[in-house]
Amino acid sequence: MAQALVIKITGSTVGVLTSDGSVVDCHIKGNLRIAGIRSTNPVAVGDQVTVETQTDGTTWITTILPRRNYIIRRSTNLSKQSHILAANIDRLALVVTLNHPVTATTFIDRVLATAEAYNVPAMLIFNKTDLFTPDELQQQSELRALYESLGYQTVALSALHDDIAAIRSEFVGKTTLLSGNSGVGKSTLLNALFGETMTRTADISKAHDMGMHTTTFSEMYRLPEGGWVIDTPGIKGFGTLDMQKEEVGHYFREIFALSRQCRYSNCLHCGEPGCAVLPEVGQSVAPSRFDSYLSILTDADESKYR
Ligand SMILES: Nc1nc2c(ncn2[C@@H]2O[C@H](COP(=O)(O)OP(=O)(O)OP(=O)(O)O)[C@@H](O)[C@H]2O)c(=O)[nH]1
Ligand SMILES: [Mg+2]
Ligand SMILES: [Zn+2]
Repeated sequence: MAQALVIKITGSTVGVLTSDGSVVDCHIKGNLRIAGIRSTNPVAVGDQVTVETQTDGTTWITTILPRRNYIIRRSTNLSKQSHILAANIDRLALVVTLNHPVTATTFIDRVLATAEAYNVPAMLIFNKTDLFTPDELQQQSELRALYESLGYQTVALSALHDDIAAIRSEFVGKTTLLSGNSGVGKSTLLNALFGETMTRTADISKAHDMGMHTTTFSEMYRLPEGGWVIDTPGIKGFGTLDMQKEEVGHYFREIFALSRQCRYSNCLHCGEPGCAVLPEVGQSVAPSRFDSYLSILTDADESKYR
């Protein structure tokens, strides 16, 4: 029995890096589940596992070691199935595009709220800046300013055309999960970081405003200077998981800060008397953020009936 790191998940097998530096394809024992997590994938990229090779030469993952953290989403809001994007990560870098394709602010906020809930630091990478009109660049600046004001680090770049050496240091020595909608340029950024083609990106000639789900499995890549970058398949919706209604506001930093002054400690900021949050919507709370907050509240409502 040996300890190994899960670096690649395909449909049927899991690639692990063993302590001697070799990559071995493993099978997963059917009963391998972590108690309390119902997910479509019992094992995630970034997991530390123990493996055992049998006499027939096949290697099996026998246990998953305790996770430091993980990021999990429901595939759709009403789905009971959930999916662990990655485990034991230092940071989530959400790749977003103002346009081509449009990343919805509700999507951004749902991911950020989940990162808050699971204690994973998050940053936003605004990609494809080369494609934007002055108006779009202005909108992008405003959006960046919004998230910066909330304490989230943001960068704007063109993964395809910029020399991204400047942001390389952000990734050294850390395990970073790249996530985002399909087509925003996660794999392009990864290839740019490594200075060579590590993974497939969508064909430029076929590029259009919809992602083509080019990356179909998750894989983590080691930077020569140390650190790991995880490329993941693009995701559409981001269903949040197991949030109590009263809890949702805790994961929106500005709402949480104001809510201490609400009259009721369980205020949902939906018209209760003495609410300190609602009057600030359109003032210190961006309407887009409050919309995202409400969208998660509505989900929490639905989950009661599931
Ligand atoms: N103009 C421009 N195109 C880009 C940029 N980054 C990525 N693209 C293009 O956008 C398309 C999608 O890029 P990918 O890297 O495959 O996107 P992805 O996020 O990995 O998508 P999935 O694997 O489907 O989740 C490709 O045609 C890229 O060449 C950029 O900064 N500028
Ligand atoms: Mg990709
Ligand atoms: Zn309130």
